[in-house]
Amino acid sequence: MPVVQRVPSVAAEAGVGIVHLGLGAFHRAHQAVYLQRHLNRHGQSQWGVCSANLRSNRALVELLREQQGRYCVAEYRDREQVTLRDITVVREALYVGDGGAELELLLQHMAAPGTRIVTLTVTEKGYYLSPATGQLQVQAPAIVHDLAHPRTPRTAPGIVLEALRRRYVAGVPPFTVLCCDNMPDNGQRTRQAVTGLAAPQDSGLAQWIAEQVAFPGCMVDRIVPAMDARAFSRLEQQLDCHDRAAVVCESFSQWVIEDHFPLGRPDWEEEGVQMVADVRPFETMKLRLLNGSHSLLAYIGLLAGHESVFEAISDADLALFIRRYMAEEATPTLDMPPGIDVAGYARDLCARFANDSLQHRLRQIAMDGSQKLPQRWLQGARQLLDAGRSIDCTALGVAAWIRYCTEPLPGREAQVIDDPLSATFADIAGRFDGTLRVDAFLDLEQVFPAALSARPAFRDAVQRAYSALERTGMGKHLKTFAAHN
Ligand code: CS2
Repeated sequence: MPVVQRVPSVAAEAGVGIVHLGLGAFHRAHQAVYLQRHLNRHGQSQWGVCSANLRSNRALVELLREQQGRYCVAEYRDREQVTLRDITVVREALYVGDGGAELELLLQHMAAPGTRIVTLTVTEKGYYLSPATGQLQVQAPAIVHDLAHPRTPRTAPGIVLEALRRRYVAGVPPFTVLCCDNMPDNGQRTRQAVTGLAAPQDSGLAQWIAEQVAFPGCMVDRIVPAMDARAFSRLEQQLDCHDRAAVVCESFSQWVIEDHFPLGRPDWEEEGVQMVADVRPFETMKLRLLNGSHSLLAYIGLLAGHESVFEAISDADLALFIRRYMAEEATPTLDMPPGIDVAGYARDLCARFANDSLQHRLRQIAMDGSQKLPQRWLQGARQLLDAGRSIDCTALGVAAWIRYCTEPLPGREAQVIDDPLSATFADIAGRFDGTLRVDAFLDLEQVFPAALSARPAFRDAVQRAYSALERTGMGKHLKTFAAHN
């Protein structure tokens, strides 16, 4: 049984100063914890949160309402040590997927002068930007809807835009928009999504947004596996915690934010947040080292028969492969400010992946590959090729992703591919095999920018890796890979 340290919430009042879109596990275990610590320290705060789910999980919203927004976060350092926190900073929970009164309420909260920050965790696909180019996908049905019905939006950028419009019309200064999703230049990308929607509708509003609205970038980091029956029963048995809204996560947490909040912000530094002028180097480091390795572990690990990150990193050949990717294909692409110990960061990551108290399923990470690969692997691969370096690890990752998206895992039934492009993948798989299948994938412009897919060195490396996988299977291929390096 682990030793449990309990951190109760203090009796405290928090007014709503932040509206959040995307009430998932990550938000509850990351941003909400920083705000809770701030509230516990000061005993009162203007930075309570109204948090909304846009499309999924109405049941969680209802549960949180029954619990007056209260829930627990269990932070596992390892099997032996857990911190259990009470969270009370979520003052209101909304589900706006059905539109109507709750959407209106959310928009009213966002338009209220007391709301000074709007934060988002809606996952990469929630911005409707092309993963390869960052352009708004104006043909996407949800965006077509928001362009036609801007007052009753469905997408996150549409909701942010309508709330900003209300403030613009009422002469209320705009809130700051803080994107907390794992995208490169996430502040700029969010700005692009919102202004991409605004421009065709109202040029005055679009200009006001361009001139007045701050979209600072930030890097968020905490491993928060999706909750499942096993996680809930462990909480009940080990911690006597019977909260169905609880979240389990690692004890590590990091947040680096660009300091640009015209209407003010919490004293986040007190809670260990790093406030910086330029977040991009931190973001790139995290995307390529942590998330890049995660995606490799997911596709390669699943093909090698593993289920969780812990299992995958416990496979000696795969661990060696990941260390090689970090040292030879991720680290050389980074340009960090002085004083950042990248090798130490990479070592710590391997230890975090090996945290056996988290059941982090590889299938969770494997979701939405089309949205994740460009920033995790492909931008770095271009730099590596420019520098005349090898991209063998990345190429094996791309080959494994293609196989995962088109073939059942060894010894299994065909799996459901959770990705906005899943229909396209199925179509390619039905029409092509082998080399032609790989070519069809590499020609997907939404994923592979032409500047990369046009390079023979890139295509050849992926083709070689794919045919090696077809010939030998992943487990054996990893062994050969490890033996030759
Ligand atoms: C993961 C991330 O699911 C995924 O794609 O790589 O959610 C990862 O756990 C977080 O970014 C860690 O901060």
